[in-house]
Amino acid sequence: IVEASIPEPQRETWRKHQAKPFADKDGFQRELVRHVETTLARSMFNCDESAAYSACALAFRDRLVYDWNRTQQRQTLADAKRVYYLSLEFLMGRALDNAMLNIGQKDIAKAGLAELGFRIEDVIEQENDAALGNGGLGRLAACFLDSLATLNYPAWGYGLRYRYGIFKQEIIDGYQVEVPDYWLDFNPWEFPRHDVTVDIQFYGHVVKTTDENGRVVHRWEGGETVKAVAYDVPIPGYGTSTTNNLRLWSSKAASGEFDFQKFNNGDYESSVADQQRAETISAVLYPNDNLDRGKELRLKQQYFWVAASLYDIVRRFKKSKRPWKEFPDQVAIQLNDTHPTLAIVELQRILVDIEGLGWDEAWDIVTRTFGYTNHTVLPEALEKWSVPLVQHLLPRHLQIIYDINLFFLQSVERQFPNDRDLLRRVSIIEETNPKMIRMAHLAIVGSHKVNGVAELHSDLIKTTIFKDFVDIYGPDKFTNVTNGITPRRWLHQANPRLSELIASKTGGYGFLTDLTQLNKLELHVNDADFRREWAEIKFNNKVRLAKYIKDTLGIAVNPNALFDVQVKRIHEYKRQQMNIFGAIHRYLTLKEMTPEERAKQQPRVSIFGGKAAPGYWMAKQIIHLINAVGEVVNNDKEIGDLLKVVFIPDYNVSKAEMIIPASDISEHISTAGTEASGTSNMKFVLNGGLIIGTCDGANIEITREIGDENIFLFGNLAENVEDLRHAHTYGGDWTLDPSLARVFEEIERGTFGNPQDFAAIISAVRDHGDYYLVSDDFHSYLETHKLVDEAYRDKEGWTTKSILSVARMGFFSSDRCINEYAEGIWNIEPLKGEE
Ligand code: IMP
Ligand code: B1N
Repeated sequence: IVEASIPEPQRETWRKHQAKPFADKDGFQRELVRHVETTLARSMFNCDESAAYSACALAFRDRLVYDWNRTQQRQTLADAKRVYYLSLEFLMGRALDNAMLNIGQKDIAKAGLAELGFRIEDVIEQENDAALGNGGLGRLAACFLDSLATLNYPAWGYGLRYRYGIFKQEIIDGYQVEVPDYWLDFNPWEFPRHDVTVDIQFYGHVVKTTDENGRVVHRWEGGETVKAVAYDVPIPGYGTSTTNNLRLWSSKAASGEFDFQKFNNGDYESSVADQQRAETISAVLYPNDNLDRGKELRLKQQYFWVAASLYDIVRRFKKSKRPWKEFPDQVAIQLNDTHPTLAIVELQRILVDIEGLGWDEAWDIVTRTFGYTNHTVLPEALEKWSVPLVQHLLPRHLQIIYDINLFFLQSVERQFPNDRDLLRRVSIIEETNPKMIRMAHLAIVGSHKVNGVAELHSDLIKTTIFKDFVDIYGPDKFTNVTNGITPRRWLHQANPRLSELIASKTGGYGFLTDLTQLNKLELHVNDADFRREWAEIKFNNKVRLAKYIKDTLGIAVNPNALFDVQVKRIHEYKRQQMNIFGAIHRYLTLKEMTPEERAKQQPRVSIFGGKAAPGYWMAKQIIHLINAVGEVVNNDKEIGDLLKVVFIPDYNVSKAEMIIPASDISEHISTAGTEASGTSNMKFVLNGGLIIGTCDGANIEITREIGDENIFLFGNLAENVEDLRHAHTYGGDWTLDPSLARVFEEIERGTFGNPQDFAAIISAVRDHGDYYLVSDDFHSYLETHKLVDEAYRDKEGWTTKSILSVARMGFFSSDRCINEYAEGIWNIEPLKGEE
């Protein structure tokens, strides 16, 4: 393919020296040593684990680049339709292990490193996580990239190259302390493209004139310019040479140099300040999950990223010299939540103001191009931007938004005459003071498909927040694509022994690309050797986690105890507070027992992990309470192994890969109707852990797939939440659950330290309407935990549940999910190279 573009006389020389990827251990070692000695300028005498990681990563990077170049050439030549996945977050985690496994050369690396004196596990551990995301939404984007490449879809991710990813969490005296995550010191997985830059404009004003044909034109003038520089990250598919591209934009001052005017005037400091102000745009990931703060810098990030990406996409389209109306046949753009919604406005601006298309023709192209995924119904997470802010930062875009809204409302008015209230409800502009732009409404109006991320969630958005839009557009515009996870990272990489055991029973590793093949495990559920190995793998994973807890926190936990895990962002709707109240209840119950009774109880380790947004005060209080309870319980000699409460600091993707395979039961206990999907629930079950959960998000579909005898469901249903909330506030007869009252009493007696510290957590439930229904669900939560204890005592029964659950998890592969998007929303086809 390369050759066509090279003049005949030079081809032979190029071909003779073409890069060839290494193919065996010897080749790998040669590359590794070469990188140690040349790229890193070190010798074999001072090659430590960190240098071994660097050289190993560089060797594999070269390997990736080879496939990556060929994939990009192939896609360009075929001129196939591509999908562009726009996400402000890509929570990639580590790349080396993933690259080795996807290429299929981890064994070579393992043997090669061993002969050079290194354990591959230690080398892998050297890598910093690429933590450009908060939680589920960002990790979903990362799983999607893995599936897109594995399934050979022509796809690009577009995001921001934050200098600081999600903060690192330290726990000091039981409190969360945030530490900046400066992760770019050494990052071999990105390629700066200093030749791929886009100038991005902010502020200024709009000039309205007419062109030579008397047509009205708008010119956006003045303001300031910032430069976007592309950094490319190769995304290898599993078992295929397809290696796609993730393009992350970094901001720089537009001139690249100092402002010489200022410099010459002796204003050196201020010219440096200008430079730094430009770089601020991509400096830091906003650490909020499911929360919209409306900060100006965040809006700048969004426009900067969206404008650079669209410029790039349009430039690529123009190379094909096709007419504009074919744009949607070549380009699908998926909006990962409303964060990139300005892309709709920006494309309309490019088509109308710059390319000179008529409004209607342009708008038709725009709406056929975009799809919008909603990830939340929480009102505090629905994005709104104030009109004065957008007016100031993006004056032309505000005009276009008003025009989009005008044409939209006019058509609604024609469809539903004289329904002023409907117009008010669906308007893109909320008539508050100041006026606000409802980004979800803009995203719906500008897209051809809108999807939720699990069945319940997709139903909820159709009947609540987007109900009016279903009336306007009909039900077909709204669809469901239940989330999924990549089995490569979340089974094969995180749990290699389980993956190997499954392969030995299902006829090889085919399940990694066709997860439904897991159902072959059902045939072996009664095979005694298999069952023993299955249980042994779980136990070993628990031993590894126990060792980690001992080494890092000094807490000794017994791997024979039931490991009960809740790791996810700390949020009131996810109800970590209910979990810790439950642990306190368990502690009090144990304390009241005689030693004989106590000896009959099932030992437990309650494991927590997760970050609180730095400004989310209540979430931070919850972290403090968990740690305070641990401090007391873990040092109570009378309790010993019967209960331990552990908070693992700095939960991230790499820690998830260690914690998830070690779980017996995990908690997915959000108030019904609040967790759009959840994805860690899928990861836990895929690794042979059971779930205690509410009827919420993907828990419902997991239950349908694995059978309700294999999951511990409890609590009120989504359909009753509204009435219960109403009763809390207006009904006279609401009473606090008595067990919960007992827990509150103990906290208030000072058993876990100064009760003042925890007063807010208690009063949210007892005095302020218990919005998240902790009291309503508490009784059924405790009862269900009793069932868990009982079930766990039956070791054989538990193992059966575990095996059957894994066997039935095929549906939750992100491959299935991506195929649904490809067929139902993007209309794209795979493009495979000769392997
Ligand atoms: P869920 O919210 O429990 O469904 O988890 C979402 C996924 O995000 C997890 O399975 C992890 O892969 C990833 N993740 C990484 N760091 C965090 C974090 O700090 N909070 C929540 N999720 C995280
Ligand atoms: O997206 C995940 C779902 O599995 C989770 O249930 C859902 O909570 C999560 C604003 C969000 N929804 N909304 C966000 C993140 C950052 C931000 O600034 C909102 N995250 C979710 C994947 O579908």
